[in-house]
Amino acid sequence: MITLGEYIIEKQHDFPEASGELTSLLGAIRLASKIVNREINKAGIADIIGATGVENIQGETQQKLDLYANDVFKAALEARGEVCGVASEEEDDFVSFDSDRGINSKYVVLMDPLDGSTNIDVNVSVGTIFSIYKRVSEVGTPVTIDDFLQPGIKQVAAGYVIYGSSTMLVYTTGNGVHGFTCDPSLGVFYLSHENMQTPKTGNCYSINEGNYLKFPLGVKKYIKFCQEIEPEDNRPYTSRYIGSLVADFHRNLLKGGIFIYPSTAQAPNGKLRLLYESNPIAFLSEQSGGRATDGFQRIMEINPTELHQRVPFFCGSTEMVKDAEQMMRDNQE
Ligand code: P6P
Repeated sequence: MITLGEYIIEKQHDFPEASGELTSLLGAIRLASKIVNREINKAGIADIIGATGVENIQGETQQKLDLYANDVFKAALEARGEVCGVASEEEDDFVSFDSDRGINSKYVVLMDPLDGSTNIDVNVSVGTIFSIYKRVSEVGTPVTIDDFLQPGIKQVAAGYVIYGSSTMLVYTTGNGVHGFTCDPSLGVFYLSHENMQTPKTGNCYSINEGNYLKFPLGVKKYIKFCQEIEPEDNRPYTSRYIGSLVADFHRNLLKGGIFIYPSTAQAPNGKLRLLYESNPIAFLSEQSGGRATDGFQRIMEINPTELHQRVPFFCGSTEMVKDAEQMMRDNQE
């Protein structure tokens, strides 16, 4: 039984130039996830569920736990001193850590501190998503927007915490995807899924079919393809949609499948945010043998222009994503 901390240190030796800062940064994320996990697990009894009555920049009502998780991760990252700034779904603009340690740090973190939080009140799995980059601005100066507007291929690490029937932390530093399960009696994450691999194909498609009438024609064609095709093994395709990105992705990572959040008439760029949802999930997908595009181009090659920009998202088993892309190409409107 190897712990997350032991594994990160062991793997740190894969990076000869590593000076332990990324190791320390991942440790801060580990600590914050345990604190958030504790609050989520008592959400039903503590006065911490439900909405705050405040809207974030996305125009979405912030849940009490959204803000709590945002504050916990910000505090843990600032206290650890390896990060010069953070961007978050719950913050209109990026947050600069201007202490001496902060401005002399090498990394920035982008995060969705509690994705899918409206599901908490009905006890459905939710998640934290994070993405880590080396800053591009000069060390010793305050962080700038350019440090955050980097393409996904520049990520040095990415991961998520899924607060589900068990709490898991899944991350990559570009050397495969590794999953750790928390033993609640000890509050320790233990390695449970080393080198996770997404099956090349699967029989699960995950999309909110309530928006069917507003989908691009290529997506409508792909959904019908899934409903009509008889795969070689004769297992019919099945539709699974949790409405919590981390939970839908995690299932497909383990079992195979495709997740699609496409553009719609109301949301021409889809709903998911490029920087702190699609890019980190895309990094994990590719590192586990999967594929992540916007239906046409690789997610991680998109050059960001805005902190909260949205992007259509097709992600999961390579063969299934390629099938969906083919239909998008063949049915461009
Ligand atoms: P819809 C949660 O709000 C979220 O950002 C993702 O976790 C999830 O995949 C998506 O939105 C669900 O959106 O429109 O289907 O409810």
